[in-house]
Amino acid sequence: MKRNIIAVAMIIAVMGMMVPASVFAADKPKFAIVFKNTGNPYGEKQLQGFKNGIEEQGYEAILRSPELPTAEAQIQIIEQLIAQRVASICIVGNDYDALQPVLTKASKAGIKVFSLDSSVNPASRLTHVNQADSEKIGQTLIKAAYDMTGGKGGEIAILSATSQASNQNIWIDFMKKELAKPQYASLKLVKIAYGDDLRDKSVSETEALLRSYPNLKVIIAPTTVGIAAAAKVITDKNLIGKVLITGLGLPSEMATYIENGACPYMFLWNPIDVGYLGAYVATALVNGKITGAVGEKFSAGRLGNYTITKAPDGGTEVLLGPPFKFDKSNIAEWKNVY
Ligand code: RAM
Repeated sequence: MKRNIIAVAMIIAVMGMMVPASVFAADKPKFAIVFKNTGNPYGEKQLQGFKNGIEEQGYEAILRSPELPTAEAQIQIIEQLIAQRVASICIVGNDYDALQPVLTKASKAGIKVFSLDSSVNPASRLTHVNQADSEKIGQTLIKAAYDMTGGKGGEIAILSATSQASNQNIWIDFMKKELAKPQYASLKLVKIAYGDDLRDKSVSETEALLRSYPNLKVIIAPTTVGIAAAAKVITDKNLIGKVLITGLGLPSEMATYIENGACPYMFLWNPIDVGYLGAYVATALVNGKITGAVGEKFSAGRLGNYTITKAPDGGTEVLLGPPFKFDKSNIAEWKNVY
């Protein structure tokens, strides 16, 4: 009897050793990221950075984007990720508040939830990966617009993404605060238009701005989709020099328009690094190294060490670093990088 038990135990042990690795792959934690919508090269680079950061740590990344940049579409994806029992969800929010019920459901299921690029409210997230200081972005863009008027002032407009995108709205709020300062009294913000991070809508919104405001001097587009569309319209309509474009743009998409003068200069951070930093926040949360509280420290692979700080909205955040300025002097060297 005893011998039989030992024999069975040995067979089970040998079978265990023979079980293919793929059977265990189901247990490998999956780290998900949900971007705003498909068809945005900036988003693709952010997803790529996340994937690189997750895979170099030996885990599996799930990259998702809805077709349209709406909260409803993201809610559907998050429901699927909850059912898939992912370890964490990194959300690039299409809405600050509307995702709260589904993200709370995810947290209750044991999933570590945090936002990146475009935040969700503090009650919906453990922390937020912020690409750059939001107030400085607002201040820098208003100064750029003012300087592009040659210090004379005049009419300016903002071409944003969707009206619900929290990153856009935070930057726009800081731009409005900056505009209220006496040194910018001569600048008049005539309109905030929404191109929804869709190329065609951004083009038609730019055309509408030009029709409605013939004295427009500068368009600030704090979205990579919007700025490229606006610069193309200015170029196609031979308006270079009459209306100038600035904002946040991808060097690869904007090189032509920086070189032709439609956009004298613009700003951005490295979107690959934003996603990569997100990957390390995800694993640090899942592995219990951080909880998302102020003062916690973690290391983010090739980017080095980070500390969680207080965010302006009362939640916490991890700040990637200062943005870069791109102009004629350096665009050639960056256009092939991102
Ligand atoms: C667009 C998106 C993104 C934003 C960049 C600057 O691609 O709206 O969220 O961070 O622009």
